[in-house]
Amino acid sequence: MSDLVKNYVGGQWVESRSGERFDSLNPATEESVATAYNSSAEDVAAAVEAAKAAYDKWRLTPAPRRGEILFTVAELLKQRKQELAQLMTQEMGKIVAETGGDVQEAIDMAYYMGGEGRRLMGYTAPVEMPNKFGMALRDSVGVVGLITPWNFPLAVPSWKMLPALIAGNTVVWKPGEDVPASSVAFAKVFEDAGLPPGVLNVVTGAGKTGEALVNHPDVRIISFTGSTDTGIRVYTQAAQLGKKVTLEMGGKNAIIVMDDANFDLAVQAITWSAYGTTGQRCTATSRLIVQKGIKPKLVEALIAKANAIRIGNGLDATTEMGPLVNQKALNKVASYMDVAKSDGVVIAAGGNRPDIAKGYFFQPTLFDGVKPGMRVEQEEIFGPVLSVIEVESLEEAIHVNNNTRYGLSSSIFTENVNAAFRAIRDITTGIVYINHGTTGAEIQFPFGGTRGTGNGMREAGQAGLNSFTEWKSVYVDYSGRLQRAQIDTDAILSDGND
Ligand code: UN1
Repeated sequence: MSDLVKNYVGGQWVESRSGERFDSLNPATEESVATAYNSSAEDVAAAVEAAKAAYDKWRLTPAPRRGEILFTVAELLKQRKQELAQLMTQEMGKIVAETGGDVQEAIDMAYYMGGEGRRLMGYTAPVEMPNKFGMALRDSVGVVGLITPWNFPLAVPSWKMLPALIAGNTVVWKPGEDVPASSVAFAKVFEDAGLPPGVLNVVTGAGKTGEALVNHPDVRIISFTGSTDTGIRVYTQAAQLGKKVTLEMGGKNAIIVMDDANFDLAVQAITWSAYGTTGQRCTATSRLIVQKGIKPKLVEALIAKANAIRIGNGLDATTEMGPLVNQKALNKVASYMDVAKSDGVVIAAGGNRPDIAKGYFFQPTLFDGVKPGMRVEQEEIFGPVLSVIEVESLEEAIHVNNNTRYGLSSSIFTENVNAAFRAIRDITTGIVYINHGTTGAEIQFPFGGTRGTGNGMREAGQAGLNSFTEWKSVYVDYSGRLQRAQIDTDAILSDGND
């Protein structure tokens, strides 16, 4: 019998009113790791009530004190890093070195946002009238709804939860349905750190649970990371209720390699960014845009690298690449082999399931001879699949790079400083790397993308606070008389001022 994961509502670990349950399977063994509730709209409503009840006290708690709780969260995460990493690997498959990195991102974000407890900067600016003062303050909003994916069970929720909490909001969180046990283990850290009851609430579940959160009238903000189709549905429904929405959706990220690149560095970076996390990062490299001269040698080296990757259970320290998250993901990735073949693409490495009896494993795969516009070049496969596209020039490379529905991350390998700066100027994705793969974004900088990747909002860094705060503009007139700005400014200014 696997453990039953309960919901966390109003500081209590509670059963779902729906009673419906589902199993969270280990993708490497297909065994059950935990059983969780498929929570109903009623469960969501109870969590929203708890968040509303906790809001006034939390918003009036001085922000430096809120920050101290986040620092304690960081300390506890450090202590529990190994156990959390192991649990995540069991639930979603990526190797322990990567799940450890996932916890580390949450630790980094907890320290960063904890520090915001003593900043949360607003600003003042000069005003048009004498004896008057103006300032802009960041204000909390109320109850925020978070919907997060399974691929970064701690990191991605931390990007949402921690800025939301430090800004004085209370939270209802619907975690990815493949990772309920990891998610409640994360929530337990907040409970143990002394976060007051009702400030953070967790309801596990699938689509209908998320939908209830999006449609609840008292949830003023929805922050979503996940697939493009679901994200657009969330956006549409939330728009009808006039909610603020932050979306982070797909990617079709490319590394550009110029003839003058540092060859060995490029090979290592491409291998890691394409096949790390089994290609299941929204920032993963799924396209290699390579200049003609270096291409044959580079493709040869990448085939050798792909074929040498050790596939297996992520808990085994010698494993380099774990399984895909579930059967559905495996079916999707496998289906793209036929799409590639029917477009005349050459499967130069991988293309099959490895010879492992259980688990949702797929080989690191390299598609050669891909042309811009082909389905495998445009659609997010979300697996260990890299498409190679040959180009003649930097201009062509940048054009191909920019020409997808997504706009998350891009990279260029070149030793030419002019080419690097032109790429920085002309690449239109939200994140750009020079001589580094497309993954590895740090939490102190804005994270997010252009075009179909998002809706113009960003997570992390200072920009991440914008999702969870309202600006309040404050004018203080200490002249003791009516000063009508925008009407009689000239009269008042010529009237002397004391
Ligand atoms: C994601 O895949 O949703 O830059 C996030 C990176 C990580 C975060 C990825 N820091 O790849």
